[in-house]
Amino acid sequence: MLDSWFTPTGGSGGPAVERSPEQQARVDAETASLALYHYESCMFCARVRRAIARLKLNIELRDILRDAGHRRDLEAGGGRSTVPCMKIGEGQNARWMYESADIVAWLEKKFGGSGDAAS
Ligand SMILES: N[C@@H](CCC(=O)N[C@@H](CS)C(=O)NCC(=O)O)C(=O)O
Repeated sequence: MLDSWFTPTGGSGGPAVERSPEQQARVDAETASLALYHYESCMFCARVRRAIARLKLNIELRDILRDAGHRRDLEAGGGRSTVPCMKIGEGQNARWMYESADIVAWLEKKFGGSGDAAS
């Protein structure tokens, strides 16, 4: 398991994805409503950031140590300040996903493969 944390892809499955500009635009539209709460030195967060890089996702990163407002938002919305946490969606309907392995699996399922976002 540790091995997967130190590989370039984070063990999250193969080379970086390739997309046409049109596919990337569709994926960018989907990821516009996502935000990752994290901080730099957190290894669990690094694992998620590596998956985001491999999948070429433009997801806003919100560092809870650099911005107290982000930490407050995480606690208020998600219920605790553990990172990483992916905020999925906006407002009252937002879903807060904790657990690095769950976040990576969700990203892989949704944005891996063909490059088109799946439902
Ligand atoms: N099993 C979790 C572990 C997450 C975790 O332990 N995060 C640490 C930072 S590396 C943390 O936020 N600790 C503070 C807290 O839980 O409030 C995962 O894989 O995401």
